[in-house]
Amino acid sequence: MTIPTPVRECVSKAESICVLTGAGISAESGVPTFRGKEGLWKKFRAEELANFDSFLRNPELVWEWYSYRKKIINEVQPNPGHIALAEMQRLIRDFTLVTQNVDNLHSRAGSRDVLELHGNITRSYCIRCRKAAFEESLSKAEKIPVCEFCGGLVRPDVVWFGEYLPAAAFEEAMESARRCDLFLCVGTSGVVYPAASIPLTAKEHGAFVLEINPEYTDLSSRVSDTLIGKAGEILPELVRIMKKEHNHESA
Ligand code: BJW
Ligand code: ZN
Repeated sequence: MTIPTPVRECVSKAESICVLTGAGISAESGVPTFRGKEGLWKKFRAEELANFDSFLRNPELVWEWYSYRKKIINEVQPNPGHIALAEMQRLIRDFTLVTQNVDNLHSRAGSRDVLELHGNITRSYCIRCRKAAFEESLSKAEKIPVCEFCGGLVRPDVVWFGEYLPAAAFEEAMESARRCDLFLCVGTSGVVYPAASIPLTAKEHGAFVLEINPEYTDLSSRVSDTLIGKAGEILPELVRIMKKEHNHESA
């Protein structure tokens, strides 16, 4: 992929970078996205399953969805997009990685201090006593895991619709968005708030906001530029540009 010259210049000069990722970055690893045809699981939309009322009404169904996704996530590997972001962090002193994903693939690719806005599917907790539930007790469960301490229902440690995002992670993400000179918005449809407001904040504060997605999104008309293509192809190219600049500087 040829990167347009203004983008190339911005990428090579960037000193402070903030990245927001969504389900699209894990698509090339084989993890289904939420929206679009392939985002449907048994004809349910994420909006119908990812909320507390649905969980109370039908915990079996919601757990079936999470067990299916956990199985996929355990079987896949980070892809060149995840790996490029871990490499970018090693090149740029002020670098923040914010993800909406719960799949842990950024950490597995070697990224550090990942700000997880929507939780992490590898953790679970009891809705009654709030104690963490361990993987071992989950795998022993018939269909719905229950708390080994109090017998309450166990739920995945993720953020559902109508629930607050972890305040410290969200605030740190917003601070980084206000401070950065380059913001990368990778593989997200930009329809879920407040995560989708982070690139908009970066733009308001003067950053060059670059979207990377095979399709135009709800955010496209509001960012500085969109590179139409796959994260696993474009991000390694951006890292090559940054490395060139670093070698040039240290020569
Ligand atoms: C590729 C690719 C490749 C493919 N390379 N790209 C303000 C305005 C309007 C609404 C609201 C608002 N504030 C709050 C709301 C309500 C709600 C909301 O946003 N609703 C909208 C849907 C209308 N938000 C909330 O409820 C949030 N909480 C909140 O605001 O708290 C305050 C509050 C409290 C009490 C009452 C009211 C408010 C919480 C949102 C939680 C979202 N949770 C989920 C599930 C997490 C757990 C789980 O994983 O199961 O998070 S929903 C789901 O959507 C998941 C995702 O993180 C999130 C975003 O999806 P994402 O990542 O963008 O994926 P997709 O599938 O949509 O897009 C994939 C993209 O990849 C596509 O564009 C592809 O083209 C692209 N792609 N291949 C690059 N190779
Ligand atoms: Zn409990």
